Amino acid sequence: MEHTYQHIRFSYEDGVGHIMLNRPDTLNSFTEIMHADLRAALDFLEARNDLRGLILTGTGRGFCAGQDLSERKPLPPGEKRDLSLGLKHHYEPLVKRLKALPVPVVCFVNGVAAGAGVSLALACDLIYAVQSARFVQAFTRIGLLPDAGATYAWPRLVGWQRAMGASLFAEPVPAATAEQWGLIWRCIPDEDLDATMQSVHTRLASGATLAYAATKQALNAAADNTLGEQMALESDLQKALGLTSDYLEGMQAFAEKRAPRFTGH
Ligand code: T3D
Repeated sequence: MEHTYQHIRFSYEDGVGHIMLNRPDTLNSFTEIMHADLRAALDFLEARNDLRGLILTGTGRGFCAGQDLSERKPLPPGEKRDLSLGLKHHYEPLVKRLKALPVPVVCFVNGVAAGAGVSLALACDLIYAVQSARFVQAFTRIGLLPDAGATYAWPRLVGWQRAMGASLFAEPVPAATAEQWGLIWRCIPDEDLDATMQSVHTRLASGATLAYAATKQALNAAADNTLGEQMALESDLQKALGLTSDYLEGMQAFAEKRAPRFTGH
């Protein structure tokens, strides 16, 4: 069914999807409509058999300021809001679907990320952020704890103390610090955003898609596996990759001293 996107922009070219969160006036905070848009975009991407990557970013001066707080206006006296419902229906499936997508999901944090906006970035496989961006674990400022996978990702990426410090006091972490800490892959000059995104698009569109998928699967599994389990997984995945056309092409290109032409098969 056709879906008209209202709170994101979505495009698909060369097997690479581009999602831009698009509510710049509220720093691209999440609404019910944005969640529906994201679901539709992921439905489209998951159904493709030529998918090679996904790029996620935001419009305007922010990446994403988390839940739109205007959708959380005080209820009439006596009524209570169950915040677990939004997490279960919207945020958890979103994080899980991005993690499960069998291609790299690359996030470009184009400005401030706060609350579940940080969690969204951390659900991606690789994060670039512009120098002017910052990461704010804003939750405790409004009496909540970090959610949408934030308490899983932060300590694993930056260690317990940094995760605790950033999360307890919601002090902004500048992009350059985020790179030093290992929260993100690269902090890039603001003016390089478009060019870097284009070069990542090209790499995703022309790279060894199945090898990327296997790499993503193995690195994600490492969070929970023993060394033995992990090496068994590597062996299974390598066996499968050894049977692909892309492996043959990679070997041939190496022998012929030319760039490989990977088809993703
Ligand atoms: O509720 C549930 O379902 C549970 C799940 C929760 C997940 C969550 O994400 S909870 C956390 C929600 N997010 C926040 O608490 C962050 C709120 N925003 C901020 O703290 C700041 O805006 C920022 C640190 C992100 C950026 O600060 P700054 O000074 O650069 O910008 P600003 O002036 O505060 O914001 C610009 C505009 O965006 C402003 O509107 P205005 O005054 O120009 O009309 C501001 O109200 C609006 N805005 C920013 N964040 C949100 C927002 N509007 C709605 N919801 C927001 N989250």
